Amino acid sequence: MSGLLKCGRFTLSLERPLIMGVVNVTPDSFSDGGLFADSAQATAHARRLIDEGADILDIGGESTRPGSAPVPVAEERRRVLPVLESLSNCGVPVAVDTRKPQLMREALAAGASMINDTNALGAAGALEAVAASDAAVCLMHMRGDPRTMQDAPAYDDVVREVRDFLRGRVAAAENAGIAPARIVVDPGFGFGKTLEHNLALLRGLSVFAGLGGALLAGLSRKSMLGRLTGRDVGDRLHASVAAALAAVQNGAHIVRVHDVAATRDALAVWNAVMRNR
Ligand code: HH2
Repeated sequence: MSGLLKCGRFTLSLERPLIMGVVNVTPDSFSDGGLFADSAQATAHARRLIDEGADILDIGGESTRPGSAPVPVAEERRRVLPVLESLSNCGVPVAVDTRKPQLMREALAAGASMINDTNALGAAGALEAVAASDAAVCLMHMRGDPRTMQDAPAYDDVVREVRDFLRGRVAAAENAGIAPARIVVDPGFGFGKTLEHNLALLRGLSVFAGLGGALLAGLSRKSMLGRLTGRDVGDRLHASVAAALAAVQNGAHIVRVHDVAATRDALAVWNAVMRNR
């Protein structure tokens, strides 16, 4: 890995961990559904996350929480594109979290610097959509689809199986013409995994840093943290910060979080301690 992530007109150094701030323009996301559902609220929230220290923003218009149903492309477009357009000069790369190739193309034309695909560019035309741009892509592992993924997920060896899947998707992306410096991989915490699977992936995270791409981890507010702490979704800040630090300690280059300010402070301490080791 080159130590750099190419995201459209941005080049990000991976020397220190980066924070991706989540902007959910949805009525039903698992932790903040409805809070930023109109574009003015979502844009204001995005700007607040930049002020708090977000290095990248991730705009999503479709919840992928367990049990969620797909959103038609017209509705996802209506949610996402106005926010993306109003952030065109915000100074940080903006990712769009979508599984739909049509919206990928439209978002890239509207200035998105990254496509974050929980389906790892598995839909017909998705590889081509990203390859035709200079944007980065996040390839995430998911077992099944959101509607059914938490129905008794099973693996023989979760770290090996997720690694093999991501290795195959990195190869597919490179074969389609996406340069390695544009690729991010993500084991997909909570996407078709039990608590034990998620913990095994977090312990074994460094394995995924060896796949060639930058490594992203999304643990923020997730139900595994509720299982570990007994806390409801609105009360998982401390657990989320601890999980982000564990991910960075085990090799994550990017943490995808809802609570940017708290994560930034924790990483400032971590960076200061680690810098001269
Ligand atoms: N998690 C969520 C959504 N997108 N993308 C990546 N790359 N990695 C993740 O772990 C990830 C993701 C789920 O979180 P959130 O967006 O807050 O919830 P919802 O899907 O309900 O909108």
